[in-house]
Parts: sequence; structure tokens; C-alpha cells
Amino acid sequence: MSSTFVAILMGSDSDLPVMQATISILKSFGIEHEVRVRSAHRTPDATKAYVKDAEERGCKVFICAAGLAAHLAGAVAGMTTRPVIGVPVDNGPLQGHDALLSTVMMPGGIPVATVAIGKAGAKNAGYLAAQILGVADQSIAEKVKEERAANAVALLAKDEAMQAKLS
Ligand code: RP5
Repeated sequence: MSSTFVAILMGSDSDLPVMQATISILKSFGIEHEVRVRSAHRTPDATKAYVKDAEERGCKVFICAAGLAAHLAGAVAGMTTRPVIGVPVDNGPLQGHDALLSTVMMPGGIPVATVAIGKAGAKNAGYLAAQILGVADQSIAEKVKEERAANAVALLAKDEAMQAKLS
């Protein structure tokens, strides 16, 4: 019996500080997930074996983070038809611009849903995974809607506080 979960793969354990943002979002929605280090370049066979095994165990979305020549998301996208979200990590001398281009510029037919560079992208990877799962899981969809509504209320309250300070 397989149970739904999200797999977070990162090219190196050095990507973890950025990917904590994804983990936090998935936890906040109560979404099952696992976090593993797998590299397109350093461990290609182990990456392929993991993707196959994760699919069989119920993985519905793969989130792949890598820096530098970031081919992990694209490589995983070539191994599965489950949605793949790519997070370009900003840990090299080019501040993630290299990772962004190597993650986003996929050939036709093998898409990677690429989010922004670094922590903002890592956060959105968690939200995007939740929204994808929410298509089939009403309770997750409701949690996403509730959080958006709460964030809107909080932002408008900040505006009111700012107006008071400015007047
Ligand atoms: C990439 O190379 C990893 O995803 C990481 O962002 C970068 C550097 O890896 P380490 O040298 O820190 O292991 O493959």
C-alpha cells in the first residue's frame, strides 16, 4: 500500500540551509515528505534507483534543488512523469544564475517547473507542491486557501499600522 508523499532531493547536503524553507512549508500543511541527497553528476545510478523506488512508494511530486551546473531537476524529469519542481540554489560564484538557467532551460516534452533562485524559490516550491496535491486532496487545498486569506489579512493590517504611523 503506497502513501502520498513529496520527495525533496538536493545535489549536496550544502543545499539544506536553502531547502529548509521548503521543508517548513510542507510541514505547515501536514504534507508527508522525505529529504535525500542525490546528485545528477555524482550519483546518477542512485538517483535513478531512488526516483523509481519513490514512485512505487507513492511519491506524487519531486522537488529537486541544486546549485552550479544544476542538472538534478532536469535529470529527474527525464526519469518520471510526476511533476518535477526545480529550485536553483544560490551557493556559487554566479549567485545562482548558472543554476537558474541550467534548471529552467529544458527541452520540449520534459518540463521542470522552475521557481526563483534561493530561499524565495524554495518556499514557493513547497507551496506549489501543496497546490499540486490539492487538486486531488480537498483538505490540502483548503489549507492553502486559508493561509492565503490569513496572509492577506496580515498584510492589510500592516498597511493600517503604516497609515497610522504616517499620519
Ligand atoms: C551542486 O553543487 C550541489 O547541488 C551544490 O549546490 C553544489 C556544491 O556542492 P558541494 O560541493 O557543496 O557538495 O551539485
